[in-house]
Amino acid sequence: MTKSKELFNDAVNLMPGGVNSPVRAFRAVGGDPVFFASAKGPMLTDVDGEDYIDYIGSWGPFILGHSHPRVVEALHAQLDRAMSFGAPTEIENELAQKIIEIVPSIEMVRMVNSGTEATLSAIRLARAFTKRDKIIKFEGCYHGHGDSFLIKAGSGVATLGLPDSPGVTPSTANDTLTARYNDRASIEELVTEFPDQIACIILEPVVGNMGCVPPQDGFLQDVRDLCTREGILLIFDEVMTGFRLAPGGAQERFGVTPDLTTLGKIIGGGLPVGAYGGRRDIMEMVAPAGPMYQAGTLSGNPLAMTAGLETLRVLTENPELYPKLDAQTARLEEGFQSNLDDMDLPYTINRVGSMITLFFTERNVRNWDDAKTCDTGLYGSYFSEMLRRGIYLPPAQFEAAFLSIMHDDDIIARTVEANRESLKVIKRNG
Ligand code: KE4
Repeated sequence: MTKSKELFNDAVNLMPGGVNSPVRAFRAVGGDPVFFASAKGPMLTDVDGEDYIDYIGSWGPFILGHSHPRVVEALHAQLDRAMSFGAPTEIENELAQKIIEIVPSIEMVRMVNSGTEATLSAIRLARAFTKRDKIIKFEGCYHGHGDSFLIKAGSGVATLGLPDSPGVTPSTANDTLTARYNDRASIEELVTEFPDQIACIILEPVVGNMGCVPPQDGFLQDVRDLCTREGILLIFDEVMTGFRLAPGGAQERFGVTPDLTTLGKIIGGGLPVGAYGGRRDIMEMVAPAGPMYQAGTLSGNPLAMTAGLETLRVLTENPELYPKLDAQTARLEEGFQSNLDDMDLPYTINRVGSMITLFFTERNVRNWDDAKTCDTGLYGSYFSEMLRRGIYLPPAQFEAAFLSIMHDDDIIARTVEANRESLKVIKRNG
C-alpha cells in the first residue's frame, strides 16, 4: 500500500471526506487523492517520492512556480522578525500601494484571508452602498462558499452535483438571482423583473469554475453599460484572474472597469490572502471609516503580505513574463489539439492566457448549459491516465488548469506526449 493511501485511510476518519476542501478528494475522477510532500518550480513530489508536473499551482497562486527563491528568501527574513501582531504594519501599506498601482479599478483596498471573505464582503458592501438587497450571479460561476453564492455555483459545487447547498436559507437564496454567462438578455430580464432592487452583478470576467470560459466579444462591456444605466454595482471576481491574465488582471486585458474587484490566490503568493477594493467613495463605507462592518484576526498578516508582495514585485519587474506565459500555454494548446484531431474524440479547448481547459464535449463551451454536456466520465479516465504518467491536472472537469513561468519547453513537450499516450488508452478503452 502506498503512503498516500495509508494517509488517506487515516484522513477520512479525521476530516470530512479526508480533505479540507472538497475538490481535492478526487470524487469526480475516481481513485484516492495523492498526498504531496514537496514542490519546486513546476514540479510536485508526493509522499511516495513520485514526481509530477503541476497544472494546479495550488489552484492559481503559483504563477511564479512553487517556492520562487525571492519569495522564500523574503519569507525567511519576515519570519525572523515576526509572524503576526494584530496591529498595523508597514508591509500592509506596501502591498495595498502595489495593488492600487496595478489594478485599474482599485483606489482603496481591504485585505482579508481568502477569496470567499473577499466576495462575501464585497456583496455586503454593495448592498450597504446601494441600499438594495438582491444580487445577480451567473450559473456555473463560483465565488467561494458564502451562502449567497451557493446557488447554481460552479467549481466543486458543480463537480459534486450540489447545485444548491443545504444550509442556505430560502430567504438568502431568494436574494440571489442567476443569469446565463455570455447572455446579456438573461440579465435584462432580471433587471426588468426586479427594478431598483439589484445591488450588484458579480461575475468571473474570465470563468475558471466551469472550466475556462472566456467572455464573448462585448459581453463584459455590455454588463458594464447595463450596471451604469441601472445604478447597479459591477463586481469583477478576479480571485483567479487577478495578476494572472495581465498585471491588472482581466479588467486590464479586456479594458472594462468594474466598481469593485475581489482578489485572492496570487495576491498571497501561496499564503492565505484575499482582498476587495475599488472606488474610494464605495470603500470608505467599510468600518471603521464607515458603517459597513468587516474584520479579521489575521487580515494583513505580515507573512502572507510578504509572500504576496514579493510575488507581485517579481511580476511587475518582469512584464515580459506575461507574453511568455501566454505563448507557452498556446504551445500546450496546440500540442493537445494536434493529438486530439488525430483521435476523433469529442473535445473543445478554451484558453485565455495561462488558464486552459480541455472539455470532453463537441459543443463550444460558452456557458454552464454547454459545460454540463461534457463527458465527465471520460475526463475522469483521462485524468487518471495523465496522473499515471506524472501529470497532475485539476481532478475535475469543471476547473481550469494553470501554467507557471517555470513551465518551459521541455515541460510542455513531456505533457503533450503524456496527453497523446493517455488519449490513445481512453480511445482504445472506448
Ligand atoms: P477561496 O475562499 O477558496 O480562497 O476563494 C474562493 C473563490 C472565489 N472566486 C473565485 C473566482 C474562485 O476561483 C475561488 C476559489 N477557486 C477554487 C478553484 N476553482 C478553489 C479551490 C477549492 O475550492 O479548493
